Amino acid sequence: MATQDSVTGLVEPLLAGNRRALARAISQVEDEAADSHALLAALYPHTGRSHIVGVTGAPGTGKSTLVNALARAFRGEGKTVGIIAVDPTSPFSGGALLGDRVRMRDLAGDPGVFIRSMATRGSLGGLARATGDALSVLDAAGFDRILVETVGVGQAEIDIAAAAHTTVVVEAPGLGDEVQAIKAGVLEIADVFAVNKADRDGADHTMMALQMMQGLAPATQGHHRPASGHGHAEPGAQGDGSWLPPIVKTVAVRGEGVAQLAGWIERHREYLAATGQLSRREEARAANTLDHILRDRLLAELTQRLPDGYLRQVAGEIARREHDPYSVVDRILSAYGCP
Ligand SMILES: Nc1nc2c(ncn2[C@@H]2O[C@H](COP(=O)(O)OP(=O)(O)OP(=O)(O)O)[C@@H](O)[C@H]2O)c(=O)[nH]1
Ligand SMILES: [Mg+2]
Repeated sequence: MATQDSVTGLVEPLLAGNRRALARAISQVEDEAADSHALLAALYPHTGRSHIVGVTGAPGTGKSTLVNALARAFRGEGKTVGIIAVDPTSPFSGGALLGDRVRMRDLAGDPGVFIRSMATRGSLGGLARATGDALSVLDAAGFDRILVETVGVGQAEIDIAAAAHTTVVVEAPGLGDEVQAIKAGVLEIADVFAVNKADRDGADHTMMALQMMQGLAPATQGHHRPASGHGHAEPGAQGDGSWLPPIVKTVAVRGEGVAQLAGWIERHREYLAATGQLSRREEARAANTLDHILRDRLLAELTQRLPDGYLRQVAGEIARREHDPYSVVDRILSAYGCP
């Protein structure tokens, strides 16, 4: 069968470290090409070994520069590194974006590094799906660490952060209102904070703003928040089994603080493994993926069975208040859905 051949034709070289096969496999899953599900099925048994690090933060905080520097730090320890730059604002994909290409030129010739950009083609949900599948491909290809750069902290970024084992939130001074910059939602997803551009005025202010927010924020699942005024808890693994996210100052352009940041990522990884949270995160990830695939598939199957224009017609009826949406869904399911 042609399908089988094109899948096995990619799987073996990919597992053997062939970069062209890797690039093609990522394109296939990104495009959801005809063979992509068979490809992912063949690769899946080889996944589950990479440590996935999400790097997120506001535009221009220095995420790409930091990812570049982190990759060099990991390479210095002999680890291989995959990099995915997710850009929800760009319609371009495949290969690195121009700016990143310039910054990452020093990594480009290194066979232990693979860089790829992903962009939206249609929905943000589709981007999260494509990114998750690209992660599986890089994981199967055997990269020790995978760094995923995402901009901002919208729902898509939170979805992508949910796919990471360790999430680094990058802040930088001079973004105006600190509280505005340190958006709600960030405290919940951050495992490590990087205050980048520490060579600029205001870095200490950003550090303090973060420390204060850590002290003031209510305790959240898995994260330890010392009550304000209770002195300084040491960051990292706590006696009660929780994790207090460390705050690391970095100057990504000069590589300063990057070794410390890489060290905290490794410590977080060890913490996840030692506390059993790694397998819990893996299960949560699997449940999330399953949920998405099931939804997409069920909706697609059902839509296929409906007569042409049916959904638009009933939407009109709902809009004219002839029916309510719940009754319409009941009717659709009993007529076209499961018995
Ligand atoms: N002064 C200073 N500039 C930095 C530092 N890190 C990065 N920059 C500069 O900040 C600018 C933005 O850096 P990027 O790495 O592109 O930031 P980014 O967060 O990836 O940007 P987007 O992907 O566009 O959101 C570049 O001009 C960098 O050279 C730093 O530590 N100090
Ligand atoms: Mg960037």
